[in-house]
Amino acid sequence: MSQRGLFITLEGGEGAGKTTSRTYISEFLKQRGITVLETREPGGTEVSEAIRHVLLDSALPAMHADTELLLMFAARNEHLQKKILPALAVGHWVICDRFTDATYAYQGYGRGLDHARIAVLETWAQGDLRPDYTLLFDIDVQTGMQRVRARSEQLALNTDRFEQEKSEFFDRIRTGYLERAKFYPDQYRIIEAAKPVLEVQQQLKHVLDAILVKASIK
Ligand code: T5A
Repeated sequence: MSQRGLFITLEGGEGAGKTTSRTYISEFLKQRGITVLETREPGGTEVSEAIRHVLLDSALPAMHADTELLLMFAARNEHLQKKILPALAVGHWVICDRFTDATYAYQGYGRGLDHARIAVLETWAQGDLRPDYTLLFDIDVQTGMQRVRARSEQLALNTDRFEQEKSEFFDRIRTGYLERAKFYPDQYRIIEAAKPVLEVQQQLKHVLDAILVKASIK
Protein backbone atom coordinates (compact mmCIF):
# COMPACT_ATOMS: atom_id res chain seq x y z
CA MET A 1 0.00 0.00 0.00
CA SER A 2 1.12 3.54 -0.64
CA GLN A 3 2.27 5.72 2.24
CA ARG A 4 -0.77 7.94 2.02
CA GLY A 5 -3.96 6.82 3.75
CA LEU A 6 -7.09 6.15 1.74
CA PHE A 7 -9.65 8.91 1.32
CA ILE A 8 -13.20 7.53 1.41
CA THR A 9 -16.22 9.79 1.05
CA LEU A 10 -19.88 9.08 1.82
CA GLU A 11 -22.47 10.65 -0.44
CA GLY A 12 -26.18 10.55 -1.11
CA GLY A 13 -29.40 12.49 -0.78
CA GLU A 14 -31.02 13.71 2.43
CA GLY A 15 -31.74 11.03 5.04
CA ALA A 16 -29.86 8.35 3.10
CA GLY A 17 -28.15 7.04 6.26
CA LYS A 18 -24.55 8.22 5.78
CA THR A 19 -24.16 9.49 9.32
CA THR A 20 -25.70 6.30 10.72
CA SER A 21 -23.21 4.21 8.70
CA ARG A 22 -20.16 6.36 9.40
CA THR A 23 -19.56 4.80 12.82
CA TYR A 24 -20.01 1.27 11.45
CA ILE A 25 -17.43 1.95 8.71
CA SER A 26 -14.93 3.50 11.12
CA GLU A 27 -15.27 0.66 13.62
CA PHE A 28 -14.94 -1.95 10.88
CA LEU A 29 -11.65 -0.40 9.74
CA LYS A 30 -10.30 0.22 13.27
CA GLN A 31 -10.86 -3.46 14.10
CA ARG A 32 -8.52 -4.25 11.21
CA GLY A 33 -5.75 -2.06 12.61
CA ILE A 34 -6.35 1.05 10.53
CA THR A 35 -6.21 4.51 12.10
CA VAL A 36 -9.29 6.38 10.97
CA LEU A 37 -10.21 10.05 10.90
CA GLU A 38 -14.01 10.38 10.81
CA THR A 39 -15.20 13.79 9.67
CA ARG A 40 -17.88 15.65 7.70
CA GLU A 41 -18.59 18.47 5.29
CA PRO A 42 -19.46 21.21 5.36
CA GLY A 43 -17.61 21.30 8.66
CA GLY A 44 -14.86 19.30 10.33
CA THR A 45 -12.88 22.22 11.82
CA GLU A 46 -13.97 25.10 14.03
CA VAL A 47 -13.94 27.61 11.17
CA SER A 48 -15.61 25.18 8.74
CA GLU A 49 -18.32 24.38 11.29
CA ALA A 50 -19.00 28.13 11.62
CA ILE A 51 -19.36 28.34 7.82
CA ARG A 52 -21.66 25.26 7.97
CA HIS A 53 -23.88 27.14 10.40
CA VAL A 54 -24.33 29.96 7.86
CA LEU A 55 -24.93 27.50 5.01
CA LEU A 56 -27.65 25.54 6.81
CA ASP A 57 -29.38 28.40 8.65
CA SER A 58 -32.94 28.58 7.31
CA ALA A 59 -33.55 31.84 9.23
CA LEU A 60 -31.13 33.75 6.95
CA PRO A 61 -32.46 35.34 3.74
CA ALA A 62 -32.00 33.36 0.51
CA MET A 63 -28.36 33.11 -0.57
CA HIS A 64 -27.05 33.56 -4.14
CA ALA A 65 -26.07 30.15 -5.54
CA ASP A 66 -22.50 31.35 -6.25
CA THR A 67 -22.16 32.49 -2.63
CA GLU A 68 -23.26 29.02 -1.51
CA LEU A 69 -20.70 27.43 -3.83
CA LEU A 70 -17.87 29.65 -2.61
CA LEU A 71 -18.76 29.05 1.04
CA MET A 72 -18.70 25.28 0.44
CA PHE A 73 -15.19 25.57 -0.95
CA ALA A 74 -14.07 28.01 1.76
CA ALA A 75 -15.14 25.46 4.38
CA ARG A 76 -13.53 22.67 2.34
CA ASN A 77 -10.21 24.45 1.97
CA GLU A 78 -9.93 24.96 5.73
CA HIS A 79 -10.92 21.34 6.33
CA LEU A 80 -8.41 20.04 3.80
CA GLN A 81 -5.52 22.13 5.04
CA LYS A 82 -6.09 21.63 8.76
CA LYS A 83 -7.42 18.10 8.94
CA ILE A 84 -7.72 15.93 5.83
CA LEU A 85 -4.32 16.43 4.19
CA PRO A 86 -2.32 16.10 7.44
CA ALA A 87 -4.19 12.86 8.31
CA LEU A 88 -3.68 11.32 4.85
CA ALA A 89 0.00 12.31 4.89
CA VAL A 90 0.69 10.20 7.99
CA GLY A 91 -1.15 7.18 6.56
CA HIS A 92 -4.49 7.58 8.34
CA TRP A 93 -7.65 6.72 6.43
CA VAL A 94 -10.15 9.56 6.18
CA ILE A 95 -13.87 8.80 6.20
CA CYS A 96 -15.62 12.00 5.17
CA ASP A 97 -19.41 12.43 5.25
CA ARG A 98 -19.82 14.39 1.98
CA PHE A 99 -17.14 16.10 -0.10
CA THR A 100 -16.86 17.68 -3.56
CA ASP A 101 -19.17 15.14 -5.20
CA ALA A 102 -21.88 16.76 -3.04
CA THR A 103 -21.00 20.12 -4.59
CA TYR A 104 -21.44 18.71 -8.09
CA ALA A 105 -24.73 17.07 -7.02
CA TYR A 106 -26.25 19.96 -5.01
CA GLN A 107 -24.78 23.13 -6.50
CA GLY A 108 -24.25 21.64 -9.99
CA TYR A 109 -27.25 19.41 -10.68
CA GLY A 110 -29.46 20.85 -7.91
CA ARG A 111 -28.91 24.61 -8.31
CA GLY A 112 -27.92 24.42 -11.98
CA LEU A 113 -24.42 25.94 -11.62
CA ASP A 114 -21.92 25.30 -14.39
CA HIS A 115 -19.88 22.17 -13.64
CA ALA A 116 -16.81 23.71 -15.27
CA ARG A 117 -16.81 26.46 -12.63
CA ILE A 118 -17.03 23.85 -9.87
CA ALA A 119 -14.12 22.01 -11.49
CA VAL A 120 -12.00 25.19 -11.38
CA LEU A 121 -12.58 25.52 -7.62
CA GLU A 122 -12.03 21.78 -7.13
CA THR A 123 -8.58 21.96 -8.72
CA TRP A 124 -7.80 25.25 -6.98
CA ALA A 125 -8.57 23.86 -3.50
CA GLN A 126 -7.59 20.21 -3.97
CA GLY A 127 -4.92 20.08 -6.65
CA ASP A 128 -4.86 16.41 -7.69
CA LEU A 129 -6.56 15.07 -4.57
CA ARG A 130 -9.76 13.13 -5.31
CA PRO A 131 -11.52 10.54 -3.14
CA ASP A 132 -10.11 7.04 -3.58
CA TYR A 133 -13.61 5.69 -3.05
CA THR A 134 -17.04 7.25 -2.81
CA LEU A 135 -19.79 5.17 -1.21
CA LEU A 136 -23.04 6.44 -2.70
CA PHE A 137 -25.99 5.83 -0.39
CA ASP A 138 -28.71 5.73 -3.00
CA ILE A 139 -32.29 6.15 -1.82
CA ASP A 140 -35.53 7.30 -3.41
CA VAL A 141 -36.26 10.91 -2.50
CA GLN A 142 -39.56 10.17 -0.79
CA THR A 143 -38.13 7.59 1.65
CA GLY A 144 -35.13 9.82 2.44
CA MET A 145 -37.33 12.84 3.17
CA GLN A 146 -39.71 10.73 5.29
CA ARG A 147 -36.72 9.76 7.45
CA VAL A 148 -35.62 13.40 7.74
CA ARG A 149 -39.13 14.54 8.71
CA ALA A 150 -39.52 11.71 11.25
CA ARG A 151 -36.18 12.64 12.83
CA SER A 152 -37.09 16.34 12.96
CA GLU A 153 -40.39 15.51 14.69
CA GLN A 154 -38.79 13.08 17.10
CA LEU A 155 -36.00 15.47 18.12
CA ALA A 156 -38.11 18.65 17.76
CA LEU A 157 -35.59 20.06 15.24
CA ASN A 158 -36.29 22.64 12.54
CA THR A 159 -35.48 21.49 9.01
CA ASP A 160 -32.35 23.21 7.58
CA ARG A 161 -32.07 25.39 4.45
CA PHE A 162 -31.46 22.40 2.14
CA GLU A 163 -34.09 20.15 3.69
CA GLN A 164 -36.69 22.84 2.91
CA GLU A 165 -36.13 22.51 -0.85
CA LYS A 166 -38.78 20.96 -3.12
CA SER A 167 -38.64 17.32 -4.16
CA GLU A 168 -37.64 18.26 -7.76
CA PHE A 169 -34.39 19.66 -6.35
CA PHE A 170 -33.64 16.32 -4.68
CA ASP A 171 -34.67 14.39 -7.83
CA ARG A 172 -32.02 16.31 -9.78
CA ILE A 173 -29.46 15.57 -7.06
CA ARG A 174 -30.17 11.84 -7.14
CA THR A 175 -29.92 11.82 -10.94
CA GLY A 176 -26.65 13.73 -10.66
CA TYR A 177 -25.08 11.31 -8.22
CA LEU A 178 -26.11 8.32 -10.34
CA GLU A 179 -24.66 9.97 -13.46
CA ARG A 180 -21.39 10.59 -11.67
CA ALA A 181 -21.33 6.99 -10.44
CA LYS A 182 -21.61 5.83 -14.06
CA PHE A 183 -18.92 8.25 -15.15
CA TYR A 184 -16.45 7.30 -12.37
CA PRO A 185 -16.98 3.55 -11.86
CA ASP A 186 -13.56 3.04 -10.24
CA GLN A 187 -14.35 5.62 -7.57
CA TYR A 188 -18.02 4.92 -6.87
CA ARG A 189 -19.62 2.04 -4.97
CA ILE A 190 -23.41 2.12 -4.76
CA ILE A 191 -25.14 1.15 -1.52
CA GLU A 192 -28.88 0.44 -1.63
CA ALA A 193 -29.70 2.72 1.27
CA ALA A 194 -33.48 2.22 1.51
CA LYS A 195 -32.87 -1.26 3.01
CA PRO A 196 -32.94 -1.85 6.78
CA VAL A 197 -29.80 -0.88 8.72
CA LEU A 198 -28.48 -4.46 9.03
CA GLU A 199 -28.77 -5.03 5.29
CA VAL A 200 -27.00 -1.74 4.62
CA GLN A 201 -24.19 -2.87 6.93
CA GLN A 202 -23.91 -6.18 5.04
CA GLN A 203 -23.47 -4.26 1.79
CA LEU A 204 -20.87 -2.04 3.46
CA LYS A 205 -18.96 -5.05 4.77
CA HIS A 206 -18.81 -6.49 1.25
CA VAL A 207 -17.56 -3.21 -0.22
CA LEU A 208 -15.03 -2.57 2.56
CA ASP A 209 -13.64 -6.11 2.34
CA ALA A 210 -13.00 -5.55 -1.36
CA ILE A 211 -11.34 -2.19 -0.68
CA LEU A 212 -9.10 -3.79 1.95
CA VAL A 213 -8.10 -6.57 -0.43
CA LYS A 214 -7.20 -3.99 -3.04
CA ALA A 215 -5.21 -2.02 -0.48
CA SER A 216 -3.49 -5.33 0.51
CA ILE A 217 -4.21 -4.85 4.15
CA LYS A 218 -6.57 -7.67 5.03
N1 T5A B 1 -24.10 20.18 0.83
C1 T5A B 1 -22.99 19.61 1.38
C2 T5A B 1 -24.04 20.85 -0.38
O1 T5A B 1 -25.05 21.40 -0.85
N2 T5A B 1 -22.84 20.91 -1.04
C3 T5A B 1 -21.69 20.38 -0.52
O2 T5A B 1 -20.62 20.49 -1.14
C4 T5A B 1 -21.77 19.70 0.75
C5 T5A B 1 -20.55 19.11 1.35
C6 T5A B 1 -25.37 19.17 4.85
C7 T5A B 1 -26.11 19.78 3.70
O3 T5A B 1 -25.18 20.45 2.89
C8 T5A B 1 -25.39 20.11 1.55
C9 T5A B 1 -26.01 18.74 1.58
C10 T5A B 1 -26.81 18.73 2.85
O4 T5A B 1 -28.10 19.16 2.57
P1 T5A B 1 -26.28 17.61 6.71
O5 T5A B 1 -27.17 17.81 7.88
O6 T5A B 1 -24.88 17.17 6.95
O7 T5A B 1 -26.27 18.93 5.88
O8 T5A B 1 -27.08 16.73 5.69
P2 T5A B 1 -26.95 15.25 5.32
O9 T5A B 1 -25.52 14.94 5.02
O10 T5A B 1 -27.94 15.00 4.25
O11 T5A B 1 -27.34 14.51 6.66
P3 T5A B 1 -28.66 13.76 6.99
O12 T5A B 1 -28.55 13.50 8.46
O13 T5A B 1 -29.87 14.45 6.51
O14 T5A B 1 -28.55 12.43 6.18
P4 T5A B 1 -27.73 11.14 6.47
O15 T5A B 1 -26.54 11.42 7.28
O16 T5A B 1 -27.53 10.48 5.17
O17 T5A B 1 -28.77 10.25 7.29
P5 T5A B 1 -28.73 9.77 8.81
O18 T5A B 1 -27.78 8.68 8.98
O19 T5A B 1 -28.63 10.97 9.69
O20 T5A B 1 -30.19 9.15 8.88
C11 T5A B 1 -31.36 9.95 8.78
C12 T5A B 1 -32.47 9.31 9.64
O21 T5A B 1 -32.80 8.06 9.07
C13 T5A B 1 -32.59 6.99 10.01
C14 T5A B 1 -31.66 7.56 11.08
O22 T5A B 1 -31.87 6.96 12.32
C15 T5A B 1 -32.06 9.05 11.08
O23 T5A B 1 -33.17 9.27 11.91
N3 T5A B 1 -31.97 5.88 9.27
C16 T5A B 1 -32.65 4.79 8.88
N4 T5A B 1 -33.93 4.41 9.05
C17 T5A B 1 -34.29 3.21 8.51
N5 T5A B 1 -33.44 2.39 7.80
C18 T5A B 1 -32.16 2.74 7.62
N6 T5A B 1 -31.33 1.95 6.92
C19 T5A B 1 -31.71 3.99 8.17
N7 T5A B 1 -30.53 4.64 8.15
C20 T5A B 1 -30.70 5.79 8.83
